[in-house]
Amino acid sequence: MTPKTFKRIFVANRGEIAVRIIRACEKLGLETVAAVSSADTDSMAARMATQSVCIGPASAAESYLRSETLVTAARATGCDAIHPGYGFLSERAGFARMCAEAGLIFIGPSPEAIEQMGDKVSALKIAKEAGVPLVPGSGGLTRTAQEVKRVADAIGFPVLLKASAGGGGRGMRVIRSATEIDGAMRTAVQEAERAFGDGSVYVEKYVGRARHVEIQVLADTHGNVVHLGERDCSVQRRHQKLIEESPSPVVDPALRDRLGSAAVALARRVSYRGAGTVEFIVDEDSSDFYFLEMNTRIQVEHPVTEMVTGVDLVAEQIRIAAGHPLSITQDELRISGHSIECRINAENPDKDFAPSPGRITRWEPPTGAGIRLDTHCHEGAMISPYYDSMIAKLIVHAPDRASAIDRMICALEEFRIEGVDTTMSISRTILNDPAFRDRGVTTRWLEEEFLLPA
Ligand code: MV4
Repeated sequence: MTPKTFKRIFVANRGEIAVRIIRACEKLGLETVAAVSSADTDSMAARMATQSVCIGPASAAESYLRSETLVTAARATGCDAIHPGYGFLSERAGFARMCAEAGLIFIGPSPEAIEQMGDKVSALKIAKEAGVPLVPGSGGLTRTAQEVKRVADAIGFPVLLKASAGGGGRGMRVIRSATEIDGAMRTAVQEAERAFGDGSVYVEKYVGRARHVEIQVLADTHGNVVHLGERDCSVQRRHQKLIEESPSPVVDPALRDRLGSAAVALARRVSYRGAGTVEFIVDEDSSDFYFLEMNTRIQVEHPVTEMVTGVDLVAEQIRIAAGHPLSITQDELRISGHSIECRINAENPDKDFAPSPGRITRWEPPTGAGIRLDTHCHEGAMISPYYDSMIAKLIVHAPDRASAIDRMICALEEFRIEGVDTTMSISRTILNDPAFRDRGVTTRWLEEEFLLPA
């Protein structure tokens, strides 16, 4: 297992994560090739990379999702490895396989691990075998309304119906009473079939007062697996995260140890390689935690973990893919201070978060100690309606949670963006809310208490 020497990395993504990957490559002394659609030929990633290559028209289906085109372009430009970023092809086992068959290193876990975790019922089974706690009632596929009824009789309502091929909250349905089972079952199966081509669903107890807490793991090819603490991502709207932070205001060192050990046990069970995230739900009242799913990619919110651990997760991904051992051990890892990330989307919160594409006519970002901005945007940049509306991630680091919140509020106030509407105003209002400031909020707070005040 002598480490390979990479020379050139192919960046199979766009936006801020493409820029983030290129920065990590620069730091490691690696050349980069940016894959760009015709809408992105003048992007920040295209300008920063050693070289860029147009892989198709603006539509993602005809560019960033074309696996053959990407693999061919990576080979043609002399790359050793492909970084998939997040979204697009990052969790497609078939793409990871295609890379390997073309003699390219896929910067991520094995196709088998992607498959085992991508199918949520399979992931639950493996988690159970690894001794990781599951939500009560959770287990195998549920084929009939009677089975749902049996589970609900055993654990009580409400229960939650989830699509096995789903994930990230897509296709979930709460069932509050027996009369709702038939209808929920029919629509859930139908929706899952249409969205994922797989109508398999499963049911579990709905944990209503809960935090979404996820553990970052890193695993190398030498048998080392570490966790880097948690991120609290409870502030979500329609399963889109708005604010993430590390550490979680509800996780103490003892709970962190237990969550971390569970995440490491699961990663070991699938011989995980690279960076991964194990999602848990933490019951607000009991502090009991349950496994939800594992994401086999680098996540949008990875910077808050980097800020409190000092570990460059993207650089670690690349080093691991080249066969190097992890640069840190569990004993060396320390959580220092508090970090918060606000996703800034070109959307209008007053118009039900409608996308607001267009040209950025003014761009004056905040600067100063403890402020980080991950973005591909600048004055004059065009925000295309073809892609997701995230234009930047503003990240702060401070000695404690209260000062991190204050630092973020100041940074948001300083940030001047004109030409497109943004979600900065709503982030500020959330950060100023006494409930958020006190000890954070549950997953239902934003949509049920904040956005719909009585
Ligand atoms: C849950 C849950 C409560 N109980 N499962 C959402 C993302 C996906 N990974 C799983 N998710 C959840 N699963 C059980 N059994 C709560 C969530 C959840 C959530 C639910 C409603 C509204 C916002 C949410 C935000 C994060 C997680």
